[in-house]
Amino acid sequence: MKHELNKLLYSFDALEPYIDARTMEIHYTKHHQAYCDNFNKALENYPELQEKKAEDILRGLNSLPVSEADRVKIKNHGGGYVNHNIFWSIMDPKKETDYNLKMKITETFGSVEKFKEEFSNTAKMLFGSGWVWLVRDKNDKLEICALPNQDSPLTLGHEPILALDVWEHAYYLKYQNKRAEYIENWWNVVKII
Ligand code: MN3
Repeated sequence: MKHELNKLLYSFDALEPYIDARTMEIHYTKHHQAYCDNFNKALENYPELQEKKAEDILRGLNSLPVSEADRVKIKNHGGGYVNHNIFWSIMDPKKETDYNLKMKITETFGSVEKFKEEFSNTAKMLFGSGWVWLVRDKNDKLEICALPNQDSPLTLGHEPILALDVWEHAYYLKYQNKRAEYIENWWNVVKII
């Protein structure tokens, strides 16, 4: 079984003006596709892993019966493959608010606004390439965490809820060095908040 990109449920220009069509197209058809292809390649020697869901592979990353070199490839490309699937799925120009989640966010962070501020600050402070996550931890508690590269929160035992890609390829064409502006604008296209 080969992994494939999840279909985008909106057009490349649907998140304009906050995320431009050209960035979306390159991000999806080039960056995400490359992670997917390299993930499939990393699994080539492991037919038993090819039958597993990508999410489950990442959950069990540290105990996979693979060489250390392949574990790194699976972490980077499998992470990149799954992370982007989540990223596309939590954005939508048609906002569908998840009221249960909003309530839980308010309980945990004081208010939705405070949560957004903390999440945005975490994204602005993340050095280099990586992602910022809202996750549900093992104790069912909401938590914001920044992870480097394409590391998956699934490997840490977290369930991802929200994901923000802060690699330069996610925003550079439109925003250049203005990462903070990209982060603030991104909230306009997050569908569940
Ligand atoms: Mn990306």
